[in-house]
Formats: sequence, C-alpha cells, structure tokens
Amino acid sequence: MNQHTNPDREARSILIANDRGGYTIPTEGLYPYQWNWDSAIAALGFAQFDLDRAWTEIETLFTGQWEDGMVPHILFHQQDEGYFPGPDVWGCNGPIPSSGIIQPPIAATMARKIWEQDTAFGDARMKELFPKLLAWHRWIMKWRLDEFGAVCTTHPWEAGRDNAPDWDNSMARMDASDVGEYQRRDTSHVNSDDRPTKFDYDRYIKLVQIGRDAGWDQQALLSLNPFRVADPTMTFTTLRAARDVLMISEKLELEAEGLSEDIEKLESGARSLWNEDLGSFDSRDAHTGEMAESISNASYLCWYAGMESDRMLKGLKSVLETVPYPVPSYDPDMPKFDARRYWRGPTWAFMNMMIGFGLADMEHAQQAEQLRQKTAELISGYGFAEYFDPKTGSPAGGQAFTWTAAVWLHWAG
Ligand code: 2M8
Repeated sequence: MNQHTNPDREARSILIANDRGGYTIPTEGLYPYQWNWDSAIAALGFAQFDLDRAWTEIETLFTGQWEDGMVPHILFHQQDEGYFPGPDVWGCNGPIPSSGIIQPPIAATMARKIWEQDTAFGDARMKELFPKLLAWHRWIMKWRLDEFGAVCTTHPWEAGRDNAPDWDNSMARMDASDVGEYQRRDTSHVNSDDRPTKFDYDRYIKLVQIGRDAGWDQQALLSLNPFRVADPTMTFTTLRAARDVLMISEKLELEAEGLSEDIEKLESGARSLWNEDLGSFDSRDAHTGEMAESISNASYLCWYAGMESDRMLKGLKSVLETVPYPVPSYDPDMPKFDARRYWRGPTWAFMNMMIGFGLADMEHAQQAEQLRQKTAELISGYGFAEYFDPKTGSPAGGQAFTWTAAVWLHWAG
C-alpha cells in the first residue's frame, strides 16, 4: 500500500489532466475518447469545484445524440490510433463520429444531482438539457425492452460490464469464426491478464460488424443481433433515470407524458430479473429465457432503482463483512470469480458510489456509510486506478482514472 497524502488535490488534477476541452477522457492512452457513463460520473467530480464545467461535460455528451434520441456509448471527438475499434469500424452517421450502441443511462440521475447543487444556474441549464434526457429515455423504452419490461443490453459493451460472467452463455452460442483479422490496442496499454480474452474480443467485434452491416437499424437488429440480454445494469439505471426525469419534469413543470406508466413497466421488468434460487437479481438471455446465475455488483443496484430487497441486503451485509475491499463485480464464492480480470471479480469505485446512493436513498444509512468508508480506504491506499483486486486492494487497469477521481471528490473522500 502506498498512502496517497493529498487525494483531494490528486483527484482534481486527474480530472483537469484528462479534460480535453468540454469533455473528459477516462484515462490517457487506453481510453482516448468521451465515454457515456464515464462522463456522467466525471460531471459529479467537477461539480465539487466547477459547476459550470460539470454541466458542460453532460452537454457535450448530448451534442452526440442521434436524431432518434439515442446517445452513443463513445464519441470520437478527435481521431486517436491508440484505441480499437475506432469510428471507421463502427461506421455510424450521428452528428459526431460515434459508436452505434449506448451505455447505462445514468446521465439524468447525475444531472439531477448537479441541478440540485446549482441554485444559481441549475434551472436554466436543466431546462435546456431536459428534452434531450427525455428523448433518450424514450429511445430506450422503444428499442431495448424485453417482453417483461426489463431493459436489454445488445452488446456486452452496452451494459458497461464488458466481460461479466452474465454474458458467458449468450456469447458461447455466438459464431464469430468469420470476424477476420484485427489488431487489439487495449493490451498494448495494460496487462493482458487483466483484460477480456480473445474469445470475448472476437465476439465484441463481430457484434459491431453485425450492427454496421445493418446500418444500425434498430428494427432490423431486433432479429439480426444474436446477443440480447436483459440485465440489472440497464434495467436499474433506466428505472432510476425515469424516476429522476419525472421528478425534474414535475418541479420545472415540463412535459413528460407517459413517464409514470414507463416506471411501472420498468418496475415489473426489474422484478422479473429476480432469481429466487440464486437469491439475487440476475441477467436473462432475451432470446432463450435462460438466467445467467450471476451475482454481480450490478445486482446490488436495486436500491439505486428504488427497489427494496431483504435478500439483497443480507447478501450485501455479508459482502461488507467478508470481502476486504467490496463490492466485487462478481461473487467471490462462485467458480468463475477472477480477482483481476476486469468485470469478473474486481471492485469498481463508481459502482460502489451508485450502490451507496441507493442505500442512502432507501434508508440503509449504515451500509451506505460502511461502503463509502471502505471505498475511501481503497482509493487513499491504492490510488486512482480503473479498478481494484477486491481481496488485496491492488490497483489494476488504467491509472489516473477519471471516474475513480470523481468518486473521491463527490462521495468517498
Ligand atoms: C470499458 O469498456 C470499453 C468499451 O466500451 C473497453 O473496454 O474498451 C468498460 O469498463 C466500460 O464500462 C467503460 O465505460 C469504458 C471506459 O472507462 O471501459
């Protein structure tokens, strides 16, 4: 452990150093573009010392919004050879070169927090942003729901938990034998043992090819895309965003027709992800109906979405007692747990923060505080890494990472 003596200062300098003018890259080298949910978290970090810059982060993200309301998962503002797949591989036609998928819609929730903090200009900035937030919500309701009202991810990158065990069975059913040659860039920046495997990467790229060949036509992709999994990340974040958008519309007297019905639909969708045998919220393959049997950190986002669960609380209490640096992205008692391989075990500080928001909102103040303190210990002890080994705390992935710095400033520190 290497104590970081002035984490406040360090966190601010990371945000400033990763600022590319109106948007923030997750980390130098590995991720040189604007990522959707990373930006929403970055905005919370900026809000602690520069509210104007916080709004700008989210506003820049929405400059990439497609005409139909979709907000891409990556905006390629400036070409950079250090990342693959770049804009040419995605072949999209939005207002800014971008990817063709989304990420968990947390922007509305983080924007609400900034709006509540900004008593001077908050209302004006929010009124501008609001129709864009609503359009994105409606796009998700139109294209991503399964028959039960749960929200699907159509690419492992869409849920943001790239190589989570949740997708293993669905990925194994996919044929990527004709994906062709390509050159990964991620493993030239960080240790390949900490990254997704080639088996997974072939399928990530194959899915991009399928989307591009279909011109990112969502109607066509409903049948063409072999990967469609209803998952807790997409479902809980969409539900929470819908609640926040509704609340904002009421306060600012803005039109938001149909939102209450959407919330009801999403609540039943969220309940449909409950796996009684596992005792957890889980993912479900939308093509086969098969549950993934995965307890992940996304399962614990139920409170963030306003869903109470005694079983989840019991599970979380045990994780807080038994795992030195919680919350692991995958249950350490399960055979597929891997302490360093990305979303198959490691702890992610920003996920902790969102779990913490939910716990605090639903009157589990003690667990929220315990999680906050443990996250603070992790960051002040091991630095601003992309993610951490939940058993030893050892840092992994990219360094000087934007969302870890933002979490420190807004919540943990
Ligand atoms: C990771 O995902 C990107 C693809 O989107 C990658 O591995 O290339 C994930 O951890 C994702 O959640 C995150 O938003 C992104 C940037 O930090 O990196």
